[in-house]
Amino acid sequence: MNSFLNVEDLGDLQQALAEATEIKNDRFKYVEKGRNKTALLVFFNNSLRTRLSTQKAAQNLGMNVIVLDVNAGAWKLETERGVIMDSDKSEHLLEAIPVMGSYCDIIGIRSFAGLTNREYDYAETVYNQFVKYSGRPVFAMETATVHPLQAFADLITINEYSKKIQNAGRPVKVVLTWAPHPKPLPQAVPNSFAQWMMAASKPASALQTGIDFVITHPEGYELDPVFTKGARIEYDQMKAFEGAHFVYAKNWSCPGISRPDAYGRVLNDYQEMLDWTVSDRQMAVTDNAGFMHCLPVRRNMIVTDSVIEAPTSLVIPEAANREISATVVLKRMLDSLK
Ligand code: AN0
Ligand code: CP
Repeated sequence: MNSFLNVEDLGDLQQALAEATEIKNDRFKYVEKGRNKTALLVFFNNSLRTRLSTQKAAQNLGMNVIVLDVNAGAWKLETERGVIMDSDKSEHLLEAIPVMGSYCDIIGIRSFAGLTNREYDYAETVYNQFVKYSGRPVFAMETATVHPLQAFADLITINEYSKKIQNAGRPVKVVLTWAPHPKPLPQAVPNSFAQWMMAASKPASALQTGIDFVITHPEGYELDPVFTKGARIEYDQMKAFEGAHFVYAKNWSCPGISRPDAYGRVLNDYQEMLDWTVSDRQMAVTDNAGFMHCLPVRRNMIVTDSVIEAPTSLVIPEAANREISATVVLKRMLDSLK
């Protein structure tokens, strides 16, 4: 694996889930694989889970790890080609990338969407420059449009917590719900979640009984069909929640599909949208659903205290599975090093 951005990059999902179980049972099984190999983790944006879990994953594999916070101590980087560099940006990404590549074997990138230019974001401009100029395998730690390490951890979590339903021969109903937030957020998490759930929807593609996947959001927040192709969209949140086994909450800003003029914007004042906050009212119509969120989460905005604190809340085991998804991915990347 030389690039990890989309679900297809991982190949067979049943195999990937089996590998996740193997690693969870013995995290250090492949500790020799990464000896004298170095992972460089480059952060253009803040992170708690990705930063810690990816470092831990690299250490599980015996790798050395270097973390670079571009905005805390490095030179400010220009990312656009052709500009006269007279601003506060001292260095161009086109020099910085090959330099970074010279110190490591594998590179992870966190670079969020700017949310001003849809074309630039959806072309994965920054990530693709790392692929092109670093000379190293590159993996996404949330890029402009995707967060595959999160979606893989989410799939592992859903597989683990749906054994009873699978054993009963029933498809697992998963609902992705938009929820309010005061600031414009990227679409990377819901894009990847939808892409991975659709890849797992057919029986035996990942889970034995498959996944029945539904997306619910207010009008205007339609995600890019590249990621949601084939998914059911239900604008009535209560209807979408009926009989759900897992509820996955997330805010995202306008993806610019049905409202191209409003890309990256919050469409309504969040105070008018608080009935979308996941509360006991919606959870009551589910089939005792597990509550999921990638974190960080704003309480009583995305989800009420009572739902996130309930025994059905899976946010902590979900976050813990980030170590597992990252270990599987880094192991695969080590395997393909020459
Ligand atoms: C980011 C997002 O919504 O993409 C990171 C989530 C993992 N969240 C925030 O910026 C709050
Ligand atoms: N879920 C997630 O990626 O969290 P961080 O932004 O803290 O890394």
